[in-house]
Amino acid sequence: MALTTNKSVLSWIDEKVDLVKPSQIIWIDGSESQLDALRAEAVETGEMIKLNEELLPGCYLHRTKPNDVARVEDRTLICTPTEEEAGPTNHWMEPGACYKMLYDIARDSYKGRTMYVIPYSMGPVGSKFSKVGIELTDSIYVVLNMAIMTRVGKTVLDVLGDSDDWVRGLHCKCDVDAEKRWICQFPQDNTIISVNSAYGGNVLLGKKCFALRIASYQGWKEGWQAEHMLILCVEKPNGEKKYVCAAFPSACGKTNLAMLIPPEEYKKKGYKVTTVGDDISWIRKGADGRLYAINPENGFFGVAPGTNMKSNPNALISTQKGTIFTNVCHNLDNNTVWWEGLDKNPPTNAIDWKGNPWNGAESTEKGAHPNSRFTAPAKNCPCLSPEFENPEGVPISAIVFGGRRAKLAPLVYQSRDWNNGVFVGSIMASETTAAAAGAVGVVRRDPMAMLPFCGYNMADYWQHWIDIGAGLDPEKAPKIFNVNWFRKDDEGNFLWPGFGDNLRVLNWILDRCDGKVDAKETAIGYVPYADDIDLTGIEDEVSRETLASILTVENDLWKNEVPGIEEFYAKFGDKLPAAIRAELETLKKNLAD
Ligand code: GTP
Ligand code: SPV
Ligand code: MN
Repeated sequence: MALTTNKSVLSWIDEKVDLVKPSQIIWIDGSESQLDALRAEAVETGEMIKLNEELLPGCYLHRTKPNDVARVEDRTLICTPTEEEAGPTNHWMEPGACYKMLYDIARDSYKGRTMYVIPYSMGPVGSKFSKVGIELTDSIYVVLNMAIMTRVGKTVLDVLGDSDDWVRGLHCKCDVDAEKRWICQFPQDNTIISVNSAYGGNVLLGKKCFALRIASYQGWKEGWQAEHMLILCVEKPNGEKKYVCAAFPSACGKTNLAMLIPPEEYKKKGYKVTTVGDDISWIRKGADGRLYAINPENGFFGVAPGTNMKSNPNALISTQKGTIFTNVCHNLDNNTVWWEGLDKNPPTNAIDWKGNPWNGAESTEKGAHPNSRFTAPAKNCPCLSPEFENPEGVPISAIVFGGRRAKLAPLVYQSRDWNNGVFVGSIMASETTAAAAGAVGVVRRDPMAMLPFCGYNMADYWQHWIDIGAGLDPEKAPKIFNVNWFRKDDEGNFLWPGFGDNLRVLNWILDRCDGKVDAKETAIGYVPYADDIDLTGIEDEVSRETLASILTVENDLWKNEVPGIEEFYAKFGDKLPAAIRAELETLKKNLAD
């Protein structure tokens, strides 16, 4: 039975039913009883494996096809009427041609299958930040993941009422044929169509497809921003709470930073870090003139490998109940899960992510896929911020950009002002990771960590950033920084311990926001004096000299960076905002001095 009388919803669903021809339609009402029945069904068909109820209550394991384990950027399309609107960094197809291609693939693809109708809210139901979406899918795995990652159910439709302001999403698993896999966004139509995949970011349409690609376009039109950013709160010993948004490319440390555990000495002093979000921020100006952010998601779709009780206990604890694991290793001895970097005892009687028998004591292959993931409810997180559900969002003091660069980018630097900060974001570059199909470890430009997620021309997006800044009182605007936790020595060892110790850098950032600490001006911006980053407790790991070396801005190396930036900017032709061009000219001049 339909859960709404909204005509725009019902007629759109009718059209799609005619196209894909399901044998039945089930509306997801958000009730635990309905979800439980779906879990049982997925276990019965083998789509999910129920894990040890004592050790991992309510947890399940799912394996995707080995050809379907990450986002596929070359098959992700932005279908705006003209190619220029999508811009040179997106793959584009003319909407009419794309709809035809997709409908030909989707036609009759639900035959003998059930259509699940998932009404969901990105953001707390009813918040002024929030937006409604409806995803049609033929996958129970998608339903159960969406029920963790978003707010799902009838209340969402009640809030929507008769409005036609909602995002249409059609997912067809089809045959999971990699040659016919397409993830398509139609920003002008508020529509997403995804075919031939069943992996995370390709099919949980509320996440990257809506909350970043479609929402970035909506934000451009409506005067707000959708960003690939975590939101964390640093609580100082005096009780003051400061919120930070940080954008790092996929698998570059957002979840880890968002949930960081303060080093011992900081804990003793009374520092606390809480998490508002780990992947996506929706940001808008509040009545007091400051920028406020919400996390539109309701769960964490986190990278499993490397997550352990030392690196990220909060994430690990979040996965101990009500969690779906995807493409990790299955330990048959106790019916639990394992991944590289969980502990030093790989199971010997196990099934690897591909579904083959695996012995961790002997195998040279990985037990879990490098992009294996957990889908955990936000409410499980021990350090979840009390502001997580706040419909007004949280006020942002600092925006931090960052990437994975073995050389060049210093541990941290501060931009000179907002526009310079936008420039810093625009020239971000990072080594690629397993979160997307393709080569790993190749440095590429990834402005604001939005390269795969910006739903319109990146030059217009930069201009939007500049316009947002122009509308802010500089005293109230967040300060903008860049960090790099990933500097390596010539042997390939990380020079900075990272993880919890990143609070030492966050503390410098917040002191800069409060005007409490001096900094050294360089060609690229302000860097800390090495004495101003607290190393108490890690002096054995990082010497003052090492710290100084990763804070040094080497003009000669930066000069080598300029041609790459020029080449990247050239793709945008006349659309490159003049303010950005001017920032590059300033950098060149600073480097020449
Ligand atoms: P997405 O979910 O893909 O957007 O990734 P993310 O940005 O949330 O990355 P995540 O926090 O899951 O970290 C990805 C990888 O980076 C993991 O293997 C971590 O162990 C590693 N990592 C995270 N923080 C640090 C750090 O401070 N230093 C080092 N060396 N590695 C880190
Ligand atoms: C990312 O790749 O940035 C992710 C995972 O957060 S996915 O949902 O697959 O996009
Ligand atoms: Mn992400």
